[in-house]
Amino acid sequence: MRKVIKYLKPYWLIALLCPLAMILEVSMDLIQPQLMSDIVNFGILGTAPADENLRYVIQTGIYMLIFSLIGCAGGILSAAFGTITAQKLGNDMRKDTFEKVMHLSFQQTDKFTTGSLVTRLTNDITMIQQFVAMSLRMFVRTGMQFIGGIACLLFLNVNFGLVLVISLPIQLIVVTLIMKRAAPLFGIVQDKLDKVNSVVQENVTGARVVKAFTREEYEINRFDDANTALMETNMKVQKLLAILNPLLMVVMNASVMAIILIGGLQVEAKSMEVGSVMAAVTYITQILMSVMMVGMMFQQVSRAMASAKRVKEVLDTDPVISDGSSAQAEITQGRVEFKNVGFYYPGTAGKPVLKDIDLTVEPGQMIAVLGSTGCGKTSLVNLIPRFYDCTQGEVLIDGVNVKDYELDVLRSKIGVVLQKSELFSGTVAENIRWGDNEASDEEVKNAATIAQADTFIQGFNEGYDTMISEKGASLSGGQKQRMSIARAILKKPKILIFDDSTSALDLSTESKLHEALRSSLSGVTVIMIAQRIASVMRADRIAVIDKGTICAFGTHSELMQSSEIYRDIYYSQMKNEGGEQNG
Ligand code: DCP
Ligand code: MG
Repeated sequence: MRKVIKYLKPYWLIALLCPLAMILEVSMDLIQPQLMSDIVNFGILGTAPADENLRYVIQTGIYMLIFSLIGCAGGILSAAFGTITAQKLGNDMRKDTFEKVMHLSFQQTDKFTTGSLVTRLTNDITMIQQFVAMSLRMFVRTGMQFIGGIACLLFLNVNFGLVLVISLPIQLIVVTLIMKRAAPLFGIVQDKLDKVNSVVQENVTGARVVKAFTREEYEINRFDDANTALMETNMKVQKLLAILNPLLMVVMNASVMAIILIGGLQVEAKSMEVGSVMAAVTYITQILMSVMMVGMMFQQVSRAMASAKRVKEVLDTDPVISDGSSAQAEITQGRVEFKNVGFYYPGTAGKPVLKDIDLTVEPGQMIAVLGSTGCGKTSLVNLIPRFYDCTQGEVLIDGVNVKDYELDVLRSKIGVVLQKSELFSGTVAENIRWGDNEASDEEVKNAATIAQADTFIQGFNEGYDTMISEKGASLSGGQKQRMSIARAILKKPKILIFDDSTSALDLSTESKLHEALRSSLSGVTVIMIAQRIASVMRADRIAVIDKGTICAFGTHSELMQSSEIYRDIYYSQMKNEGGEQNG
């Protein structure tokens, strides 16, 4: 809640105007029954001559109209101020939360899950917004209506206090009992909503796979389960709330009857006027209504609390991977060293994915990393731009531990082509410019040429201005890979990392790419993960990884002599290559 108040601060003036306008509205509401009572007591039942009575009724009626117009204006202003404050606050909060999400490291986004982050950014913040808008208006409204109502009622006749003494505690007990049971459910509702969002998220992004495996039925069921769970929790909450209002209404009606009874006796005894009894009925209704409102507010408060807690969790998450302390450290050469590096993923109980890695890549060298699937290749290269931090030993660039660089400095000098190419909706040129926003058309084209992408881009009707649909769905796998490569090259990095980024290219395109890299990017250190021997043969050195360790390191011919694993891979692939050519 303190967080919410912090967000309220910049808008305190508008926020303050909201309850002020509300005070105007409630005051007018409190005056009305008094005027009404006057009309009855003096205007209708009065002893003055008839035309004077009529004048009194009309005059007081006009006052009532004016007061109600003033009250109406107050209400409109109050609603407007409240809404403005809430919208601005929500906007700021969404912005901050989004920024935070952008800076979370891989393991933290994994922990929250995408679906939950989306719910927190949208639905949870909306809940907080609604709460702010409501509380700005309602706290004042209920408070004034409650206290003012009691004052007016007792002013009419102290005996009415008896009704209050009985009905108020009953109402309070009912509200507390029900709210106590409902409050914990609100957090659960949001969690269930997370689950629904997660299923939707996965299936919308993975729609193609779902169709390919005709898993629609299964996924629809999975969605149904999550959706039903959400509905059931919501039902529980609503059932509780459904009991609340009728119960309060019973108390209220009983109280009204008691007032009429007490009032009636007083009128009989000539110690009170009929109009005053009418006013008393209105006041008791207002008082008890305000207690009902408190019940509703509790509901909103506990709902908003649950949401605020979830948003706070994101806002309070400090990125585990943050800037190093060496502000002046620069990457000038691109020497990469792994010294006794070990690594396990967070939450895997220390089960090592990499162990005892010692590897030095000299500036300008092209090193290939080869190994069976799941042996830890991606994990190895992820340590260089600090997508994850190694858990043992150290990774050095130009002799400086990667943890000591500022993240921006480090990552700006490293071009990474991820195993799964991600493109964004936009034109071809825009996607390549991700590498460098300032790059000229010439530079974009040049990067694309090195990446062997220029030819197919020219083949598009609109060339570099062709729109790419979301996630690059309109491109082939190899085209996407080459776009991603162009993007990384445009960055003019000192170190280029290709994680299986040429797997979808045919061998001749791949070898053209290698040649272009060699001739145009001399001096850039290249680390290239691949599964095919043909892709790695031309590298300066090849590191063969097996079960998280480097089991062989050397040139192709050295490895053919010394490494049995390498030879095995070589012969098995050559056989297949041959087989394909024959077939
Ligand atoms: N792993 C994990 N948590 C992650 C990613 C991977 O526990 N977030 C595990 C799965 C593998 C091991 O780490 O057992 C190594 O994964 P890599 O992605 O490093 O494996 P490769 O890149 O070598 O495999 P591939 O060739 O299939 O890309
Ligand atoms: Mg991999």
